[in-house]
Amino acid sequence: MSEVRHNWTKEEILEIYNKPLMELLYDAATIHRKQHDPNVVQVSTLLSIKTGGCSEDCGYCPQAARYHTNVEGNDLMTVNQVKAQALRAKESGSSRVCMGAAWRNVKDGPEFDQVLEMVRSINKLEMEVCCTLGMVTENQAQRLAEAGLYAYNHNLDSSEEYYKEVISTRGYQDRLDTIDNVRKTNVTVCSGGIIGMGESAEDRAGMLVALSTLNPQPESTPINALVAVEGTPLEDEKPVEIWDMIRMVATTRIVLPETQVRLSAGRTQMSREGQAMCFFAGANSIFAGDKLLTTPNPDVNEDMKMFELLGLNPQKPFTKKVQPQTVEAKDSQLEALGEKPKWTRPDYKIERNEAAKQKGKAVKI
Ligand code: SAM
Ligand code: DTB
Ligand code: SF4
Repeated sequence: MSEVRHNWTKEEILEIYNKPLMELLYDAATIHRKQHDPNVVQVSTLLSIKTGGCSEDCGYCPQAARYHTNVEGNDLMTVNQVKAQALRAKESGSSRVCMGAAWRNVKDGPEFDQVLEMVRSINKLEMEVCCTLGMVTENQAQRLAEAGLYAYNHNLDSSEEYYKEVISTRGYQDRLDTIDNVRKTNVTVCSGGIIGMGESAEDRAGMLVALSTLNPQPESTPINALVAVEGTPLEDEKPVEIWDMIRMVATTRIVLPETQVRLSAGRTQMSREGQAMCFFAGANSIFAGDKLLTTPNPDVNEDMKMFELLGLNPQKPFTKKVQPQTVEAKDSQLEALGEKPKWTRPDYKIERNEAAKQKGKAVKI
C-alpha cells in the first residue's frame, strides 16, 4: 500500500503536473497498478431526476435558470421511472446509478422523501446508488445513508481562488461543509472538478490540494472536461486539449492514490486512443449512457466495444465497500429536522455571468 498524503503543496503538485509526459505516465501507472486492478473500470450511469430551473449561477451549468440555454426544466421523476432506467443500466453493465437534481440544496418534504424511495429501490437492485442533489445537512445525509445510499457527489470544481470567478451564489466553504456532513455518515464521498473553464495549471493544482487534504480522501473523483454549452457564461471556452486531460488524470492518480478517478464529462470529444491514455494514467471509472445530465455522452455499445478492444472489464458493484442496508421509510429511526444547510452568499459580481444573464434578456425582447 502506498502512503496516502494529506499535506501536498501546490508547488509539489504543479511539479508533477508539468513533468515530461512519459515520466508522468510511468509514475501514475505505477501507483495505479499498486492500488487497483488496471484492467477493471467502474461504470456509472447518470440519471437527471430533476432537470433545469436551478437558482444558482454556476458559470458552466446549462441548468441554471438565469442563463438562456436549450435545457427544458422537468419535474422530479417518479420512483417507477427511475427504477426502470436503473434496470436498463444494470443490464448494460453499469454497477452504479448517479441521480442528479438541479437543486441548490435538499429541502425536507415530499420530494426528498421520493428521492429516498428512489435510493431504496435502486439499492434493492444490488447496484451502488449515488446522488448529487446540492447542499445537504448532516440529518439529510443520515437519512440518505439510512435509505441505502452508497455515494454522494459534490464537486469542489476548481481551486478556491478560481471558484470565485465561476460562481457568485455560494462559497467554497459551503461545498466543504456538505462534504463534511456526508463524511459523518457511512456514505462514501465523490468529489472532483472541471478543467477547461479558463483556469490556470495553478488552479488545477489548487483543486487537487483541496481534495487531497480531505481526510479521508474522497473515494471517487470525477474529472470533467467542460462541455461549453451555448447560453452559459463559459460558452466560448476552448475545448480541453487531450494532453491536459491526461496530465490532470495522472496527477490526480498520484495525489489521490486510492481514489477511483472518473473520466467524466467531455468524452464525446476524446478519441479511443486519448481515453486509453487516460486509463493508463490511472482513470478507472467512466460515466456511461448516451446522456450525461443534459448533454451527450458516447453510446453505451461504443463504450463496450472500447472496453473489449482495451481488454477492460466493468467493475462489479460493492467491490470496494459492502452494500449498505436499506431501512424502509416505515421503520426509519430518523425524522426530518426541517433544517436548511447553512450557506454563504458572497454575491461578488462575475462580469461574464451577468453578461450571460443579460444576453438572454436582450434576445427575449
Ligand atoms: N446541483 C448539484 C450541484 O451543483 O452539486 C448537482 C448537479 S451538478 C450538474 C453536478 C456537477 O456537474 C457540477 O458540480 C459540475 O462539476 C458538473 N457539471 C455541470 N455542468 C457541467 C458542464 N457543462 N461541463 C462539465 N461538467 C459540468
Ligand atoms: C460529475 O462530476 N459530472 C457529472 C456528475 N458529476 C453529476 C455531470 C456532468 C454534467 C455535464 C453537463 C450536463 O450534461 O448537463
Ligand atoms: Fe444548479 Fe448544480 Fe447547475 Fe450549479 S451545477 S446551476 S447548483 S444544477
